Amino acid sequence: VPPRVAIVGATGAVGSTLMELMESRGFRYGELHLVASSRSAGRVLTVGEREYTVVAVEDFDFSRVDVAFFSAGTAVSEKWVPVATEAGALVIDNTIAFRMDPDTPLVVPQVNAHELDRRPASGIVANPNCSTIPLVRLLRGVEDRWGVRNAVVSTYQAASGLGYSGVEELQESSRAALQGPDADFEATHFRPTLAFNVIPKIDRFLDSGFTLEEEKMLRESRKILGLPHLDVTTTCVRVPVANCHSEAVYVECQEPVDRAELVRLLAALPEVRVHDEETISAFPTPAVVDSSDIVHVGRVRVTQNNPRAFWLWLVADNLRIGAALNALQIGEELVARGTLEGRP
Ligand code: A2P
Ligand code: 11C
Repeated sequence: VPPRVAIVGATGAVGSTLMELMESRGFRYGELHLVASSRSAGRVLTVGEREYTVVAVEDFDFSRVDVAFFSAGTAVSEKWVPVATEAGALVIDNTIAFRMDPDTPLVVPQVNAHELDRRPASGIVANPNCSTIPLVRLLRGVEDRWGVRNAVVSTYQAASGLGYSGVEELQESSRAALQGPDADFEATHFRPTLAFNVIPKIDRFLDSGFTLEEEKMLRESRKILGLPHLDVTTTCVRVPVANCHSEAVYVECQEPVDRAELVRLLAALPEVRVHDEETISAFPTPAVVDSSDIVHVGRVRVTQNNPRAFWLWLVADNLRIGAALNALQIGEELVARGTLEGRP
């Protein structure tokens, strides 16, 4: 029996992408319930051929569903995920709230789907941060072949990481910047402005001087890859791009790396495309790969002074690969394994 599904955050950027992907990938559900804040209660949204009325989370009875996808922010997950699991629903959570909980698997299906063989003790499967997911999908293959000694990553993250309101603020601030210095515009998300700028700060600062986003990339990569001592260090940067995160990745391996073999290995990973497989001058950019369900790679270079080290450039749609698609693929794997079933 297909599971009965709730989407908490259905009016948001990740929730909307999830509904679109459920339809396009033919994810079967017995019932669908769209949940958001009381601000959206009563709104009617179309999914596939049918119309659904949005319900406020406070008014939703989670015992009516077998699985609940949460993408309404950390505070909502902290408050309502325990209510959902208590009511018997399996939760696939897209926030930081439970990612490092030892009873909660942190899953990227292309890397550690075996974590989904049984129902987690917490009743929750956590979806990693959007910049961690494409990175670990590539590092898995490299680790298995050459062993990863350390990785140094700079990210170039899109405004949609902050949802619809992040994209709107990028558009409005850009419009205001073009109008001139006297244009009336008050930033709420990005300070200083993201228009015609780059900001080396995502999420809050920690005492170490790293940001929480940078810390997430380290600790989540270690948990997903099962490498507790993995050395990954990151600078996370917001760039004036609407959607799709990019990353410049430097990896030092235990052994010398052959470029042609590296390109073949990356290209053979599931749902990965290497653009410079044929011509070395081809590379992906966010504007070109937007709304894509694969991780795009280019600029693969073994360094001239160290044959054990290489660089690559990756681009991945953060709303899809980094959030909704990963969550849905977790759901698909749970169904395929019989870990998630509907009740007649
Ligand atoms: P709403 O549209 O009713 O505010 P985005 O990531 O695009 O900003 O979307 C955030 C999602 O999280 C929206 O669906 C939003 O619903 C939902 N959300 C935000 N705050 C709450 C809350 N307090 N309770 C339930 N849902 C919330
Ligand atoms: C951003 N990566 O680009 C963030 C959004 O931990 O799930 C996702 C935050 C998270 O702003």
